[in-house]
Amino acid sequence: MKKIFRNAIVRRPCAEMVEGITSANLGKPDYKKALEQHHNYTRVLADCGLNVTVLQPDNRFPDSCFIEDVALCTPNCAVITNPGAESRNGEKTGMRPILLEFYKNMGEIKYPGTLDAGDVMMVGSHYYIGLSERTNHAGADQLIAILERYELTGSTVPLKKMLHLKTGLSYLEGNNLLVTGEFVEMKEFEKFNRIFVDEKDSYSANSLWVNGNVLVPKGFPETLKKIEKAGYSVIEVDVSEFQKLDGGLSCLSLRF
Ligand code: CIR
Repeated sequence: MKKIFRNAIVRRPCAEMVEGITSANLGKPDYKKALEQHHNYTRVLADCGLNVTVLQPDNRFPDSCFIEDVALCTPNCAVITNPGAESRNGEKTGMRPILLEFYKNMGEIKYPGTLDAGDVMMVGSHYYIGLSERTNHAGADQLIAILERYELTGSTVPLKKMLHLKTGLSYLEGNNLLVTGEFVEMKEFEKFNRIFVDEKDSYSANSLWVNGNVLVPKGFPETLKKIEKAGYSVIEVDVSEFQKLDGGLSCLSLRF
């Protein structure tokens, strides 16, 4: 399978993560366990062939380990987002010099636009952008304009319930798409080979394709089997402490 990603950036969780935003009723994360899980996640990305840049914890922002939301890294440009949750907005500061190590072409989402990159799903050179409580029309329009400047395209998908677009959808390359919840009925995604994830397992709809492997959160054997059946080698990764903060596998890294 084609190697698309060469690099990843992760940010170690800070002890303040226990105060992160959540809608899950799973209790507070255990920080020590979260650190171990994060180490393991980082190792798995490295095992998949990625050069992983590990950023230090940023204790000003409890949710800062969910680094996916603060930038979109495409093959042609990087975009610093404007995260829609007030307590997370400052996470974007400091990203520019880090991304400039890898990119010449940079864009930025600005107010009144807000956008979390957890709402952005790459399918080849096209980017689906969820309109959510975090990502508004202005943010999506700005992103589409930036993408078009660098020969990429974007389109919007309205969200009703999910936190982010990739909370319920994951593109696994090869036209295969993991789908759950409100996205099951959407005409827009009918052209894909859809792999349906049961509502009770919806957390595992956020699985992560990395250069032919698919990382699946631990504890969802049915989803795991479906992905295996589609021809992927799967790697189970325990991210239970991040699930307690509504964070999934994709949220914990930028991959490019
Ligand atoms: C938040 O609510 O922003 C964090 N607790 C979880 C962010 C998850 N990120 C993602 O889905 N891309």
